[in-house]
Amino acid sequence: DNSKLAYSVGVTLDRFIKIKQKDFPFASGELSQLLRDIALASKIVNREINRAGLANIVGAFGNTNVQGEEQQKLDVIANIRFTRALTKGGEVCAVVSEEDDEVIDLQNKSGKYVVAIDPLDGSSNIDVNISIGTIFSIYRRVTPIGSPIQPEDIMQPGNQQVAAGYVLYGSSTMLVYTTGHGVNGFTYEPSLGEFFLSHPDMYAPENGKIYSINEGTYRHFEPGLKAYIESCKNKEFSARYIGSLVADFHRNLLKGGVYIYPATDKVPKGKLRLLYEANALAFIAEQAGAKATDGTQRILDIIPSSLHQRTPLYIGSVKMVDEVESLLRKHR
Ligand code: AHM
Ligand code: MG
Repeated sequence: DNSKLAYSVGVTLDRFIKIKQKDFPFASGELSQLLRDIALASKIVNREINRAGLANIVGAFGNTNVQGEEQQKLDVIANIRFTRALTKGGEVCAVVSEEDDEVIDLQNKSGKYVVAIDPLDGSSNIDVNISIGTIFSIYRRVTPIGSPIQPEDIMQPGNQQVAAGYVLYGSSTMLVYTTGHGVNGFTYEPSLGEFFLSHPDMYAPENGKIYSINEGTYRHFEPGLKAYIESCKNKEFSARYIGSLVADFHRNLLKGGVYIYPATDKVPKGKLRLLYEANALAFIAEQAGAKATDGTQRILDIIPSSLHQRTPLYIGSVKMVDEVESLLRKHR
């Protein structure tokens, strides 16, 4: 039986994707291949990240490669790696990336899918050896395959995602993804070069005791948010904020907690991007039994109006998101 096989010890990501593919006998397998392309690129990026602190040292010994790529910033390298993998794979027709102002039309005549990606999120943490991540969303294009990409292929609400995931480059590297049938997490074994299923059927606690927000901007919070933060303190919850969205989200998903990046008078739409940061994590959150809103509205129902648009984000354990939302309402 497929599901038993999937949860036995030592199942690689490739094998798992293959097992799941059998659940969709009429699917062409392109989405599976696309997920494998992303996983491969993430292994390459993982290798570059692990060497981040050595770049100058290695360079000093004359090991600069032909393209001089060590000299580039890691977020630029990650963007190149992922875009290249998606171009070569052939399943994707267009990419929206945090690193590019415009949509990249990959000119793949047979590409059915559109990918929105933040190739390396939290990149201010690279220099200080702290966890960073990759976030991706996959959509089916809505206009005919082979024709030029249209805005409606790109500007789809998050509820149209066919798959989404993140890679966390942490003390271990993990890949977590959903295709809308639950969430599964894989841990990278670097000496084998394989992701292994380590977190089958991830499910978020309904409630938690961790709140994650950049409290340095407290004075700019709206009254309802201030009230919520005060209630967290009264209950002596743990404040945890890495400043790497993927890492903060991942911890809260496993342990129970809420991550907040609010709108304030200084940043009226918050900081995070709807298309390649909020949507993917919102899809994963909901698939894991958690919740994601902009303080009022479900993230996945927001109709995007521009490529790099921002959204406030309240994401995590259902009860915590509900509570902060009700305080926002009460004080508005
Ligand atoms: P980035 O895409 O420029 O890396 O910014 C996104 C990051 C998130 O990972 C993190 O949660 C947030 O910015 C932290 O922002 P702040 O320093 O304002 O708290
Ligand atoms: Mg980012």
